[in-house]
Amino acid sequence: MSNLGSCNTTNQAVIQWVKEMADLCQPDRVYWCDGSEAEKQALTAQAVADGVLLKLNPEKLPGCFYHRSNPNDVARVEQCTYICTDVETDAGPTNNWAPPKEMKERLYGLARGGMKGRTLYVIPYLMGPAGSAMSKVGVELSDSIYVALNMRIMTRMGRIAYQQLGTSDDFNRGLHCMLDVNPERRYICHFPRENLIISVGSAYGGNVLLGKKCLALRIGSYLGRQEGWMAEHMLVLGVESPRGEKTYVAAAFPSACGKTNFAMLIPPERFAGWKVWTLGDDIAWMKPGPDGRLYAINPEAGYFGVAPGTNYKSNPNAMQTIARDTIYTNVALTPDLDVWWEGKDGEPPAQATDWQGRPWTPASKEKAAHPNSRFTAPMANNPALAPEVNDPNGVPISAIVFGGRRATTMPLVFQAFNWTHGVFIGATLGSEMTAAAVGGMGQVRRDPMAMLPFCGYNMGGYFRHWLRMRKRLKFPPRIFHVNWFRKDAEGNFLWPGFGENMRVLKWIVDRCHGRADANETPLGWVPGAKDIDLEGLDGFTAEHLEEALNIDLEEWRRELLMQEELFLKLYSHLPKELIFQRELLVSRL
Ligand code: OXD
Ligand code: MN
Repeated sequence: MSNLGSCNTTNQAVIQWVKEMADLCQPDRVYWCDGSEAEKQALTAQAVADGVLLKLNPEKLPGCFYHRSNPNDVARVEQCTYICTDVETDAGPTNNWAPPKEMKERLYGLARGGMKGRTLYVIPYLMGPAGSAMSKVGVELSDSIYVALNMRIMTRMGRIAYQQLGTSDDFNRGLHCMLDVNPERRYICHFPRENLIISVGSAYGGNVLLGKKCLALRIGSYLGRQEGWMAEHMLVLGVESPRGEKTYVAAAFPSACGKTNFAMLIPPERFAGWKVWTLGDDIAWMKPGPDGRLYAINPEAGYFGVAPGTNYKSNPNAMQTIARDTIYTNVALTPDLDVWWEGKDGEPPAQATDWQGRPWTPASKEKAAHPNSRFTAPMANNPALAPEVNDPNGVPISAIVFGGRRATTMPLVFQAFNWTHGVFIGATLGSEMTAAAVGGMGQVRRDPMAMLPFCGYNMGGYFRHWLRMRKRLKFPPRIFHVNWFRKDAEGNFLWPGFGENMRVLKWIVDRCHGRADANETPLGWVPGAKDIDLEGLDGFTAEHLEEALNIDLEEWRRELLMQEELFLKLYSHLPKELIFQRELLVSRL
């Protein structure tokens, strides 16, 4: 029988489960996290002593630490990610599936004795504001001190979770064993019916910070369908006008398509008096409110953002956010213990150590930072953090925006004709692949609602859930599609992006309030060149905007064929509404 150490909860279900898992994994010690400041200091000192973290230059980066992961373990691994439902069709053709009983036997077999010589950290955490009926409690048991410290940033971690839980046994159970970080026995498995996650063989964020992708999206989407709410891969922001009117927007982009940048947008000079507030940069939980509007909370408390490309031009608020109290993973290290990555401001350092610990200079052929290197930073550091982020009721969403990284085909912005059409636009979302997941970079892959890797059940059922939500909303959000990444024939971006996206956002907000014009096109409502404010955008003319908004019929013919592939794959569960929407689009085109 394991020594459970000094347990800090009276919740019997938690104690019982920790006991079972400790007996299985046989750690030398069990440490119960309480979320206190003293604990942060102690765990950080321990991680430094163990060589898991390196303290960065306190003058340049106060409270910041550096971590390198195993080079075989740098991104989410979709091929090792499973949804273990009783019947295979419940997981659907876009998820890996395994029978729950067999998978649990295999994973418990791997975990047996897997923590010998190590410490098991009991990490209680709350997803969402304290006291919110929309929030959920999880308890992650991990043998990684890096996970304990990251979960402390990414969630409301510690006693606050036990307070929300009370005596209930309704919490997500998450077991994480690093083992020997071997890709051959790496599994990230979800058991939605039991609200259970087991992750073995990895120590990379998205695979092991179980509150994030595993609970907040995969298990969350499954629970959302049962309980009448939505767990979405969406940022949430609030746009405040000079008159103090606040409009809340949720936006779904596939991984590494600039969600964090958009969530922290700083309006350009032309928009003096306008302000964008960040609610969340990655995940939204949304539920119909008593007034018939859709309300969103951000279940997270921190940002696990992609470092490369982050700089004072692309995202000044992120740069301020990550200037302190941040854990950097797989970026490059300079001789004076500062960090560097491709696309950071200023000249590259003359010398550095790359993400694998090898000497690096600007002449090196390989990248200094891994393309999926990350920062983990508390949202409280964000100068634009919306105070409403802790409101237990959440914020009412007026617009939902879908977007992808598309060099062609997709105009800068258009609006769906109605909710069902918007669901079709989200369902057919496509994007060029990035480094956030292991896979073929650059190819367009269909990523419905940016949820393809994160939906915890059959995608067809998920679309049906979206369609049904319409009936529960008196004032459904308007739905839009944006593409910041369209290129001209020479390969130059057609739209300046970053803070200038405010110009598009303003049109979206004005459409929601019935204040902006648009033209009816086969795709939806598209702004005319006069409808987007271009003042102060040097050298960018109405003709440039028209090119960015253009609908090319030849490109759309190809697009329709590509969309068809996804529909064929999902055919048996596809709601009829979406097939009709496709027919309507074809006939309009
Ligand atoms: C993320 C992702 O880390 O989507 O947010 O991959
Ligand atoms: Mn994400």
